Amino acid sequence: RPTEPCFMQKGEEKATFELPANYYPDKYKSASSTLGNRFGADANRRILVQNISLPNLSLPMELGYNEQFSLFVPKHRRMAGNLIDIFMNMRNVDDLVSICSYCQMRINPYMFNYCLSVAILHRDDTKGLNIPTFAETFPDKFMDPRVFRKAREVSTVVLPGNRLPVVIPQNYTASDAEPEQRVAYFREDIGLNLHHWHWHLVYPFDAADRRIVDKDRRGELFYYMHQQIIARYSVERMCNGLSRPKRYNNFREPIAEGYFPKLDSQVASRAWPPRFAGSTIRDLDRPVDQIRADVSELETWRDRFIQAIEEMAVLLPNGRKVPLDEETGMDVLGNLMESSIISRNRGFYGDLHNMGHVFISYSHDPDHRNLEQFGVMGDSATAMRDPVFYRWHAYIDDIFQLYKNKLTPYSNDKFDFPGIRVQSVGISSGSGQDRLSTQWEQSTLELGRGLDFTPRGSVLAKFTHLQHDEFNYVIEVNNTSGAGVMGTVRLFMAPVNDEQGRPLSFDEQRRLMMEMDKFTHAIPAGSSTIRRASTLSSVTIPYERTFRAQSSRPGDPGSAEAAEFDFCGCGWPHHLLIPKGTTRGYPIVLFCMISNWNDDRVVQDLVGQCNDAASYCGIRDRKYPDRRPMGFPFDRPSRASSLQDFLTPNMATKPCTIFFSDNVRVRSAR
Ligand code: CUO
Repeated sequence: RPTEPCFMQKGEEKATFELPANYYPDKYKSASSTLGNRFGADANRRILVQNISLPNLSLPMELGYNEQFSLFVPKHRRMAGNLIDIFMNMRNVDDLVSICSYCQMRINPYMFNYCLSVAILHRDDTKGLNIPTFAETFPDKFMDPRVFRKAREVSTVVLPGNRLPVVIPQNYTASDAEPEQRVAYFREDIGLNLHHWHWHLVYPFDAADRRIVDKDRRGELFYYMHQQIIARYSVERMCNGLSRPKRYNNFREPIAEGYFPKLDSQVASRAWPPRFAGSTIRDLDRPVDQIRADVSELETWRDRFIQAIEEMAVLLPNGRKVPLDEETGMDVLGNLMESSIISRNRGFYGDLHNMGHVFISYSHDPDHRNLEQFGVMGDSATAMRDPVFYRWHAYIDDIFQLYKNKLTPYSNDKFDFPGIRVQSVGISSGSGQDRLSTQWEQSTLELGRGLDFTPRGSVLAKFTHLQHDEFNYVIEVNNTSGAGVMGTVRLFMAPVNDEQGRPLSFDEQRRLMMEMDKFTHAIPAGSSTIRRASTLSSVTIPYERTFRAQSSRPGDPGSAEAAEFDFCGCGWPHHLLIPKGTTRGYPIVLFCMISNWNDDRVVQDLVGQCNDAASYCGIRDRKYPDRRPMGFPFDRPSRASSLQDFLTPNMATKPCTIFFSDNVRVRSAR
């Protein structure tokens, strides 16, 4: 950051980096001898940065230091791809430290942070090395800027240790007159936006090194993770008396929803631009971003997707067609759609998903006449705040569903697990049998690291988010096969009624199925009971991982120290595992299937980190740990007319209810 070019702090340990004189940009050169003393007077370690021969950084330096950075903007993407390669190609960690020291004061901080994070995740010699959570580094992307003013006041007047937390208001982007505000708690959830940012960090779509992009089933995971976002957001809306998101499928029509983010960029010293209700996307001509694109291009790419799905074949650059088969078709489509460098034909199928983000994010200033930057849809750390995000992704999902609709429905032999009968599934919780409880919770976040002013030290912020009481799934199984077997337990939840209170058709319900958990389990012969804690979900990561939690006991697994060095931040935030429900009780159905592990398993060694939120994030450096299509068994239409009709003996359901209580509880320090 501009005022602290050579400072690092880890717990109580502080270090200064001593830079070669030529590493300082001209504006700092005269102060270079005193900067280390100024910021590192209390440092107990000095790190000598080597003077290496510097690679050509002219491309990434084209982005101004104080500008916004968007992965969706093709020019930014090229610059970031180049910088990632530079970081990846450094011979060793010392050289990486050197180049980073040089870049830190010259390269746009958002791009620098992104590219370094990607490199740390993917270099062999930095695996396991971690960086602070993004919400601490750039808190301005996640919260009301008034918080920073208050934090500044607090930190100037009060000594660290005596500072009271700053309170982040819960509802600050619109009034109750805006119906969309009812789900702002979900859209603007800090953990949710962190998850999305992390997901796109783990699955970059541009880099010269193909291995960074070409991960196992990454196109299919792009489809599935975003499909689950839409399912979960839809249910959240239904709990709040809103209809499911209306897909944004007519690019010539005004977008009914407006969004006023009320975020300030601390780096750019600018407010994020709003989008007024009724805005229409228009042809883009922004030389500053090297973007010239017509809305009709989106339509052309869309038509080509639809044609490919109709023909179940994709056109390659050499004019040949490859079939979209059952096993890899979704992966191919996902990579074409996002689109990534592993798109089979970027020239023809274009860049539909990313450019949708770009068109929407520039709808307020398509030709840059007002010198405005992109709106929140242009940044993966902020996009989920905007109601239009879900309309856009509902549309993207619809295209994917066209492909799924072409697949032959599963026959029961694809589900069967001979000898295994799920007698029952249910929920046991403190609220009673098959009852789930939600409420608000106030938690604390460290802001000190992302604030650019002195005196420094810890500044805490309190924020309010949805939370639920933890519970257990209880599954009764009968195994008559005569021997112990391995099964994959698949747990989903879905609403029962539509927005009008009428029963959902099975096809609608299927598309609203939210994955809750998936795990491998040894099933002994005879009757047995599986009890599984909700905290173990394969979808979520614990609160401590999403945020850098405050702990009064340093060294605890959930403590600040542990979390700081844990970079496995991809995972649905656990506090949003279940939808909000209603005060009167929202009916949902719990579904359990135990499938035959022999048909599901992927043989690989799973030792290592980041393997506990695999459902939406995969496993770092490993294959997706389930051979079935993502979303199985609900990933495609069925001939069944109802969920009951769909069940085979190794499946069971249970009606459950989610009760919301409009109280705020305070999260206790762990
Ligand atoms: Cu995650 Cu559109 O892909 O944002």
